[in-house]
Amino acid sequence: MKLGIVGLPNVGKSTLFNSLTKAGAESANYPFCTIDPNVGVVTVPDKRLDVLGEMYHTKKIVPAAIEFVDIAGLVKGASKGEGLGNQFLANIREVDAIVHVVRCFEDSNIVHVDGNIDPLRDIETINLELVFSDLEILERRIAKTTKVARNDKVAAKELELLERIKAHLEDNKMAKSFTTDDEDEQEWLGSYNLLTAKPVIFAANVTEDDLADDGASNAGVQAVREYAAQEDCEVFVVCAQIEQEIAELDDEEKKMFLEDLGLEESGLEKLIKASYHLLGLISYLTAGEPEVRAWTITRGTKAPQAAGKIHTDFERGFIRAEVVSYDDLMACGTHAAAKEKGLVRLEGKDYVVQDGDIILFRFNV
Ligand SMILES: Nc1nc2c(ncn2[C@@H]2O[C@H](COP(=O)(O)OP(=O)(O)O)[C@@H](O)[C@H]2O)c(=O)[nH]1
Ligand SMILES: [Mg+2]
Repeated sequence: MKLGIVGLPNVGKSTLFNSLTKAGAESANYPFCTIDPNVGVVTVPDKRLDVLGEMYHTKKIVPAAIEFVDIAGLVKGASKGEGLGNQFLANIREVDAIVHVVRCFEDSNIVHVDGNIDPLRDIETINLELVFSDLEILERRIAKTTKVARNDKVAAKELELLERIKAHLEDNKMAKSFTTDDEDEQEWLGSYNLLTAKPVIFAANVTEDDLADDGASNAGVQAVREYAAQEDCEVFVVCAQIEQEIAELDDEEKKMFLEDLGLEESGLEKLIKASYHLLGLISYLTAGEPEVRAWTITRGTKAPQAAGKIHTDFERGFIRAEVVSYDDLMACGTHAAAKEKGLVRLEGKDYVVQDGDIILFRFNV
């Protein structure tokens, strides 16, 4: 599961990426500086793991992880090949979801490709390139399908769908908001892998001063919020520059630094968690003395498949799962107490695993 960091040049994408991955690589102050996409593995913050770690006196904690890709800045005309645009658009096609970084900070030392700060215009510039790129894909598909559709009912049905999506995009809407109840249509729609069908989070990059009130007094952030609300997307306010500094600190220093800023959690942590959620991912947990660990599954996964994440034998020889929710365990204090109260359940192969379930699998191979 991968998220692509997308946006215009010089909006803070690489700064954000570097703080995400603590790579600390240098970012340069000119467009097109990131030619190859950089991929980084990012751990998902989860306080439950630390609590369980203490409870079980474990030393080893393994958090969940997702991948972020730093995609080079798109510019106007990217879909026509401008600034290696086609290559960058192809990079976006490979990710599962998008973090769209929008510049909401003023800094006369840092060039804006369009001269001034205007977050809404920037979002529209990027979205237009994504829409153009999708339209090109649809047009190619329409050309192909038209030939077959003359004497093929199925192709005719697909052609009709293609024309409808095309009209939707030409209306300047994202494929994300195109819905259909027809199962064939849903499957076709998925097979086109449209850029504008991918889920999006907006990261509003602000100056340090705007952090305290979460960007409320920044007109640009407000504009992004209004836009995102229409599109049913979340917005996170971050200061990429500060995040990069925070990423260099150890845990204790970090806590103090955040307290000084009046924050409980860094914007980055919120962003990572929201990204995980956006991908439809949840964590179940295993806990014991040797290890406390979060395992990533897609929401809706049943117990045997969840067990298969640990080992294929666990799935093949699945007997049952011994499950207690994190909250129940915390309320009882110990696993034994939870068991006494009947809160440790025995679940079978049809059980849908929930976020925060602490599980012990019983299996036989
Ligand atoms: N003032 C300020 N500068 C930033 C911030 N985030 C990034 N920058 C600077 O903006 C320039 C471009 O950032 P970079 O991350 O390379 O942008 P990218 O082209 O979107 O990858 C760099 O000089 C960064 O140090 C921020 O939050 N505030
Ligand atoms: Mg960059």
